[in-house]
Amino acid sequence: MDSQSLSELRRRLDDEAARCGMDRVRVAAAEADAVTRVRLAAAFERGDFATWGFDAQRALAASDPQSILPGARAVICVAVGYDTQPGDRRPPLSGRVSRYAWSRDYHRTLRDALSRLERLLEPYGRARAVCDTAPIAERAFAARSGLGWIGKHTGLIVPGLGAEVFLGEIVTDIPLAPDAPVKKQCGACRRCLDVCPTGALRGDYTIDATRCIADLNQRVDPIPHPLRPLIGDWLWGCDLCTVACPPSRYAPKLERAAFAPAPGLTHYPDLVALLRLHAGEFKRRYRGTAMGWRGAAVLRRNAAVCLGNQLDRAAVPALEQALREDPHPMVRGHVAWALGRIGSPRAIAALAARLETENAPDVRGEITIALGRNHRGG
Ligand code: B12
Ligand code: SF4
Ligand code: SF4
Repeated sequence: MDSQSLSELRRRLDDEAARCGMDRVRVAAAEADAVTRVRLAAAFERGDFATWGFDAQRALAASDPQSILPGARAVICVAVGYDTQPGDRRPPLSGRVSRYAWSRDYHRTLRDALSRLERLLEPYGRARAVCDTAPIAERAFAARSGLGWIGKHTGLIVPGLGAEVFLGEIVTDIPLAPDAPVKKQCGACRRCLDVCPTGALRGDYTIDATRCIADLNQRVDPIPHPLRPLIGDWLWGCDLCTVACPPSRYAPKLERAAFAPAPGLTHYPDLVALLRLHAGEFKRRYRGTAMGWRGAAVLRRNAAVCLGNQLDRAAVPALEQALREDPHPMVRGHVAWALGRIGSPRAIAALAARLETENAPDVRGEITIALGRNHRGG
């Protein structure tokens, strides 16, 4: 294709992207990125992503678009703002769900839009859409394309939109001209560091993801004891650093229908009802959202942690029932922790009674710790 046809194709791409609800489109060269490979490998080596099992092989693949499409010439990077305000009033004994997770799963929304762009490109070359479907360092390529810049919270910040954006890419062998990167940094700002409850952000543009709440509440194994109190009332995900980021705070409010809460969902879900969430209800309510991939037991476990952090005795009867009846030992273990945190006479009595009949060693361990903490008066 000559340069005039490429420019014309780029114009059509921008127009179609806008029609599909995308806010920005930029292009990066599809070359392997040594800086990103080194940064990724160092992060994996440090154990920053120990819960994800990423390794040097992943660093190699994610920093090189050729791993997705051999012969690739360009990475088309798109950003879609998802900032949607929690409009409803907060009921008692409720948790919080991140704005990224309460709508129809953003992966599906973005993939639908990206496949329309793929179809536009198809007559001119090969194109492969990606949104969490293949290893690619999405933020690093987005930064290289000029879509935005990477902040100390490690998220991509898009000028005029802030950090509450989803990213997607199309890797293609069409030689579209690359755009220029945005040269910007956080300077002296450290709002994200100050607001992060777990100290996951180091301030040098790296994160210890094993401490990030968004990681902790999607783990399938027990949440480490010292981190449970720091999770607060985040049932799924965490918006604190992205919302506190000045470019997000000063961006115009979007209120996108595509990212508004799905039917029956809210920013402030009822934690007591969630303690009783069974597989059928979970599928009906959450399967189509970005919090629908870990299963009902993980949400019940998270609800128990949030209730333990609210220290409200009104939750004790529901926790007591869950300690007796929940079929999943990990959930019962976290319920025991929550009862121990609340520490009321009824909570302690429920723990002591359950110790008489509980068979699972891990749950017995959690109950013993919870009772011990209360005997020490802690
Ligand atoms: C694993 C993962 C997580 C993990 C780890 C997060 C992390 N910081 O890496 C957990 C579960 C904690 C997580 C949380 C969130 N995530 Co997430 N996550 C991913 C996923 C699937 C892989 C990320 C990954 O490989 N990380 C490893 C790190 C080391 O690599 P990297 O971020 O890709 O690239 C880094 C290096 O290349 C380096 N780098 C390279 N060159 C340069 C140059 C300079 C100058 C600098 C400073 C850095 C730099 O900077 C990059 C950013 O740190 C991506 C999708 C994807 N495939 O990329 C989504 C993704 C990163 N997540 C996303 C979102 C929305 C979130 C949350 C905001 C959700 C929420 N509200 O709960 C939080 C934010 C937490 C945070 N502060 O990062 C978006 C980010 C959008 C954006 N604006 O940046 C992505 C891109 C998904 C998407 N398609 O939109 N996530
Ligand atoms: S998402 Fe929450 S826990 Fe994770 S780095 Fe940001 S503020 Fe910290
Ligand atoms: S809050 Fe401040 S330091 Fe953190 S990413 Fe945003 S601009 Fe950078």
